[in-house]
Order: sequence, then structure tokens, then C-alpha cells
Amino acid sequence: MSTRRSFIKISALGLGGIAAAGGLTRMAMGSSVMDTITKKTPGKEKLLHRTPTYCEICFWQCAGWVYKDDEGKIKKIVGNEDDQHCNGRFCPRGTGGIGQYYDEDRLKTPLIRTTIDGKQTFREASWDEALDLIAKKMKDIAGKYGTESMALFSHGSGGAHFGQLLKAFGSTSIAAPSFAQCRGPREVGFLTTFGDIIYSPERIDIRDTRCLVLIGSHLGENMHNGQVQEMSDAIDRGATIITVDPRFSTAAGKSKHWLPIKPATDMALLLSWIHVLIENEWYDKEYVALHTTGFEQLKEHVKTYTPEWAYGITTIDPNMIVETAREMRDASPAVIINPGRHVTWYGDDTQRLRAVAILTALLGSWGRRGGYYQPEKFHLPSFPVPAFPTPKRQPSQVYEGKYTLANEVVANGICDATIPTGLDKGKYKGWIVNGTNLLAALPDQAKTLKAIEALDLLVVVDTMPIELTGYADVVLPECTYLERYDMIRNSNHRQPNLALRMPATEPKYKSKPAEWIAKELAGKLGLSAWFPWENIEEMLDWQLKKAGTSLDEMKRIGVKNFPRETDDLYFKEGEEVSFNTNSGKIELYSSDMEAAGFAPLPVYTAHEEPPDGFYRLIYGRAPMHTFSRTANNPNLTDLMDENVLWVNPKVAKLWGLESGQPVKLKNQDDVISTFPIKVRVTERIRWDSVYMVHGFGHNNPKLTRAFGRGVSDTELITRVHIDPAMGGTGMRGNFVTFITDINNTEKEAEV
Ligand SMILES: Nc1nc2c(c(=O)[nH]1)N[C@H]1C(S)=C(S)[C@@H](COP(=O)(O)OP(=O)(O)OC[C@H]3O[C@@H](n4cnc5c(=O)[nH]c(N)nc54)[C@H](O)[C@@H]3O)O[C@H]1N2
Ligand SMILES: Nc1nc2c(c(=O)[nH]1)N[C@H]1C(S)=C(S)[C@@H](COP(=O)(O)OP(=O)(O)OC[C@H]3O[C@@H](n4cnc5c(=O)[nH]c(N)nc54)[C@H](O)[C@@H]3O)O[C@H]1N2
Ligand code: SF4
Ligand SMILES: [Mo]
Repeated sequence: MSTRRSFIKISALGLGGIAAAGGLTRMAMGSSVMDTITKKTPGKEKLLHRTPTYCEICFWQCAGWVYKDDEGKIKKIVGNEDDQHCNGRFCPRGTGGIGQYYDEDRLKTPLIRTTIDGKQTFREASWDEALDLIAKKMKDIAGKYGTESMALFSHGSGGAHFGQLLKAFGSTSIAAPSFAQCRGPREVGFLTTFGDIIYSPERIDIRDTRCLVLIGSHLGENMHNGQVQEMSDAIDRGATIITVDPRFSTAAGKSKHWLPIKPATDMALLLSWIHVLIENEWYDKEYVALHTTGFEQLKEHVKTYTPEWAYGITTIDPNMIVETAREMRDASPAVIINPGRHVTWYGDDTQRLRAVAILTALLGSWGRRGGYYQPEKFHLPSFPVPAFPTPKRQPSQVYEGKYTLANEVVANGICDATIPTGLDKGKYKGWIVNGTNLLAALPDQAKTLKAIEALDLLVVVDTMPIELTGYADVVLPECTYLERYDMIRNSNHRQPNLALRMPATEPKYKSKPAEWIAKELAGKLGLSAWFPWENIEEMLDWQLKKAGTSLDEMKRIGVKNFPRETDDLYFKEGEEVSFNTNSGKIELYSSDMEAAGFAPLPVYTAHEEPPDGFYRLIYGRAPMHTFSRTANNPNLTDLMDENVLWVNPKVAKLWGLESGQPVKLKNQDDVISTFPIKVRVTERIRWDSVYMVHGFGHNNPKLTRAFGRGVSDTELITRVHIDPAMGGTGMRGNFVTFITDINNTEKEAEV
């Protein structure tokens, strides 16, 4: 590991600048990757050109500037000062995004699966040949099974282009792992309570909050930029931070109160907090009377959920439960019970997020300064195209009356429906997978592979040779975000805003942008009417002119903020508000949940405990990596090149484990990790759990820096607890034990 590990920071605008960020960001990082780059070329650099982009290293989508030197080489990426997502500062991953462009392991040319001497292999192909083959197979599938038998899985910017293609083709089965593997339960939990979702960036007013409660949200390791900056400022302002986490996270280290909860018991704590607020009359009575329905039912419902009751379940001291509830009351309405983002944990996640929403309502913080603000988005017209054909089947029909509250397509629902069962030959025959490594993103890899086996066509569009590319019929190399246009970023925020991504340079190798690939493929499928522009610049310019700007202007400024149309960032004092729920009120007692056959008030369900000798597998983020997508990025592997396993000293002693010792892991279903992982003995994790960062343990040898480094949490997540309300894949009900004799297991695994 190089000493540069400590060198990283959310970088300020300008070379080698130091961000004015407060303690949290300073703690998470050192100085910037940029500093390293400058050190390599001391004094020599002349930065002549800059072009706007928005970052694709994670889905916070910070807008920034890409700088090139006088030879046209990309040198650095920095934040755009006008951007509300980043305020001029990029996180370490964004700064290191340049490494994705320079990564020599990138996919370089289209590949087609072929058989030579009875052995399957990939051969290089031209774009024309690869797209012809895909078009032919898609037409075959449409003819035999109907256009609705094609599905798209996508995460990131390419989804818009391939989505347009798929809808034109006649399928609406378009899924992203950011719903049922990520934020779905919170959107449904808040939708059924407030009639509105949280959006991304989240509509939480950390900037002005007086109390921030993080329940399993590890901001500071979760590096969603604007949030981390605002949290850092909030800490400097003296806001109270309360962190509920079985692990002493970075955020816990910055908190006034750390509640080391027994994992899987958060619902008991939430119900008990609701109990304390109501019994002590610490809730916002005026707000509750004016805006909510179902208070009396809620009051009755939580009567027995005392702090003593919750103590027995959560292991959190009852006095601490009361004390933290008092902190919330004192700060209200400027209090945020953070809704989290990756919330698919235990299968009752919509219920847990309903409890978060109810607490939010009791504290009167929805629609109030320092709580939840009302975001606004610019009304950007789409380039006119013909109406899309109506597919014979909607995706929700393939999960047969399940997940009725899902407000987006459920990725695992499509995966399941692809697998033939009995007379059903499988409802999908072709997948296009863009920008999502389904073998890392979806739990239960065996199931994903079973679905893939049943396909007539698997197209993988990616920048890197990942696990999934190995199973593709056709692999299409997308160029990186630094080499392409994409749709205008149009986000919900305090102020409506638009941001432009344009190529800083030509695509390397034979890679191409998703917008080009989708349009070319549309041409081969006879669907050009849905891509009527000459090139994407024409389309973007048309849109931007409708917005009173132009492509030329956006190339110069990168980001444009607009005044709000309505002055309603917060509710006015005593204002009657109409909520988009059945009753028009905030529904503490949810009529939607009830109508769908679910508990209208959140209930506590006990979850399975680890068997003897096993520990709950929990996972999270590292500040310098994003999921599995950065594990081979040369700039970021310099900072962290493998994950480690956090083990409590008590457990380490029991097993004779030492820090740095490699172990393999075996889960409750006898699945053994492909690679070993090094132990990190630390008091910062409870004895009943072990922790690792998600996204490591890659097994595609073409990833020269990531192959075999650490363990993939996903391969150990074989038991999935599905949220019946919206299909979310609860992933934290898996337990692992240690295999210390790692050489022996290798033999065992081979047999
Ligand atoms: N076990 C486990 N599973 C999880 C999670 C977890 O923590 N643990 N987290 C869940 C969450 S919160 C989410 S949001 C999802 C994330 O799921 P994904 O977004 O699928 O995550 P990645 O594993 O990073 O896979 C992204 C893929 O996109 C490719 N890629 C990167 N940039 C581009 C590009 O510009 N164009 C194209 N075409 N491809 C690109 C990368 O090379 C990589 O193969 O995973 C979910 N699944
Ligand atoms: N650096 C970086 N930042 C990212 C990402 C990234 O890949 N890298 N991904 C982004 C995305 S898409 C998402 S969805 C978010 C995810 O980030 P978050 O929504 O903040 O967090 P999670 O991954 O759900 O949760 C991780 C934390 O939950 C704790 N935990 C585990 N089990 C329990 C439990 O039972 N109860 C409680 N209270 N806590 C528990 C873990 O110890 C860990 O600290 O991060 C975003 N930000
Ligand atoms: S938070 Fe970091 S990785 Fe995510 S978009 Fe912003 S700069 Fe990029
Ligand atoms: Mo996510």
C-alpha cells in the first residue's frame, strides 16, 4: 500500500487547492489525488482547456470541469462552484474518476461469443457486426415471444438512451438496482405516508438542521458529496448528531450519541421513540393536528412499546432512548431522522421506513427548515418523438400480484420471471444490461446465473471486463463519461438546475457512447423514428433552447441554476397543505398499506439470529470506492486495494484471529468465499457481527488490479428476505463463520 493512502480530500477548485470543508471531510480524506498528479509534473503543467461534465463515479452526479493540458491530455477533474450537488468540491472518487479513463484494462472493442474447437470464447467484432447480431436476435425474440420478452437492466446515464430504445421496441421492463436493492423501501415508506418520495439528492435540509439522526446511514464513508459537506458544516455549527449503528462508523465518531444497536432490531427502537414522543407529549401538536390523520390509532398502537421493551430487543439503554428522543424534541422541527439510502436490509424495510416517516411527521420536520425541504425540478421538454407502442405485458404482471406498492420496476422480479418453472418457459428471453454488474448488485448469484442460462440473448454494455461480461453473448464497450455526451442532468434540489456532460476527449480504443449505440441499434431495428436527431448535440441544443439557454452557453458554464417557480421550499406558518395521499393528509395510519394487505401501522418482527459460531454479515461503503465499479481504478486502488473484515476482539480471541491474518468465510448455506480476506481486529464492531466494504473480491482475471483482492459480500448473500410490499431484497440476514486453514478449503472447493 503506498503512502498516498492518506493523501486524499474533497478537492477545491484549482490545482492542489485545499477544501474549506470541516472536520468530517477532513477526517475522511487527506489531500487530493490531484496533488499527486501535480507532484508528478512539477511546475510544468499548463492547463489550457476545460470542458463541463457531471460525474458518473456515483449517482450523486456532481457537476465539474475536466481540464486538459497543452497536449490535450486529461489532467484533472474539479467541482463546478455553481453546482448545488458539490459546491465546487469533488469527493476522492470523483477526483480519481480520471483513473477510469486511463485504466488499461478497459473493454476495447465489441466482442461476440463464439465456439472454436468446441470451446466457447470471445472474438473481436466490428460495431456493425455486433449490432447486426443483436438486432437479429432481438427480432427473433420479438417474433417468437413478443417484444415484451426483452428487458433492460441499467444503472446510470445510459439508462435514458437504452430505455428509449426498449420502449420504442415495445417493452417497459426497464429496471435499475437502485430501487429494489437500494432506496425502494424508503420511497414507498414515505410515499404511503407523505404522498411524495425523497428523491436523489435527498431532500434533507442538513444545512440548517439542529439534530441529525443517522440510522445505519454512514455519511462520511457513504460519500454522497453535498450531504457530507452539509453534515460537516452542521457539526461545526454544533448540531447534535445521533448515530445508530452496530459499528462505530466515521459518523459515530462525530456523534454526540452513538447507539450500538443489535443489528436487525431498529424497528423496536423507532417504535419506542414514537412511544416516548407521544407519551411525554413531545410531538408537534399543532403540526400533527393540522396535517396528519391516524394519530389516535398510532397512539394506541405504540402504548406498549416502552423503552424497557425496546431495551430487551435492541440492547440500547432505556435512558438513552429517552434522552435521544428529548434531543429530537428540543431540536424540532429542525431535526432529520435520516431516511437512509441503501435500506434493503431485513425484508420488513418498507415498514421500518414508515416508522421513520411517522417520527418525521410527529416532530413536524417535513416541509420545515432544517428538516425536509420541498425540492423543485426544471420542466425540461423532451425532443418530440412518436408515441411508444403499448407492450402486451407490463413488468408488474410478471410478478403476479406481488410487490403491489412498488413505484418502480423490481429488478429481482424480472430476474425471477426469467427463470423457467414447470410449464412456464420463462417470461424474458433477452436482456440488455448496461452499467450494472448484476453479479455484484443482485444477491443470490446462483439465481441470477440460472436466469442468464435461460436467455437467448445477453448483451452487456460496460466500460470494464466484469463478472457479468463473462456470461454475455455480445459485449459492447462503452466509453467513459469523460469521452461522451449524455442527457442533461435535471435534478430535484433547492433550486431547479441543469448540468451538461460533454466529451473532454475522443473515446479511447473502439469504445462508443451509449447514446450512439442505442441510436445505431434503433436504426438496425427500424426504430429510427424514436431517435430523429442527426446527432445528440442537435437534440441537446433543442432542449436547452427551450430552457432559454443553449448548448454553446452550457459548454461555457456547465451548470445553470434557475429561480424557483414557487416560493414553497418550506411550509408557511399554519398553512393548509394538501398531500398527495388518499386522505390529502400525512397518513400516520396508512390507507395504502392497509388496502394492499399490509400492516397500516408499523409492527416489530423479530429476525433470525446467527447460529452458534456464526456472525451476521454486514457491509457498507469506503470513502474512496463505489460499489464494485471502482475496484480496478488505478488512482483509487492506490488508496485502498482490498477490503478487510472487521472482527470484534472478543471474537478474534475465541477464534485465535489476529489483524492481518487471511481467512475465508463460509455462510449458513455452506457457500465459501472464493478468496480470502484479511482480518482487522477492532472494538469498533459488535461481537455479534462482522463487517466488510462491498464491491471487492472480483473474479474476472482481466481486472489486473482488482482480481482476487478481498471478498465479495454478494457471493455470501444467498439468503434473501424479500419485502412483500415492494420487492426489495433484504440482504442482511446472512451469517458467516471463519475458515482459518485457507489452503485446505481451496482443495475442498475444487473437489
Ligand atoms: N451485496 C451487496 N449488494 C448490493 C449493495 C451492497 O452494498 N452489497 N448495494 C446496492 C446498491 S445501494 C446499489 S445502488 C447497487 C449498485 O449496483 P451497480 O450500479 O450495478 O454497481 P457496480 O457493482 O458498481 O456495477 C456497475 C457496473 O457499471 C460499469 N460502469 C461504470 N461506469 C460505466 C459507464 O459509464 N457506462 C457503462 N456502460 N458501464 C459503466 C462498471 O464497470 C460496473 O461493471 O448495488 C446494490 N447491491
Ligand atoms: N463512498 C461511497 N459512497 C457511496 C456509495 C459508494 O459506493 N461509495 N454508494 C452510494 C449509494 S448508491 C448508496 S445506496 C449509499 C448507501 O449508504 P447508506 O445508505 O449510508 O448505508 P448502508 O449501506 O445502508 O449502511 C451501511 C451502514 O449500516 C450499518 N448497519 C448494518 N446493519 C445495521 C442494522 O441492523 N442497523 C443499523 N442501524 N445499522 C446497520 C453498517 O455498519 C454501516 O455503517 O451510499 C452512497 N454513497
Ligand atoms: S459524490 Fe464523488 S463520486 Fe459521487 S458524483 Fe460526486 S464527485 Fe462523483
Ligand atoms: Mo444505492
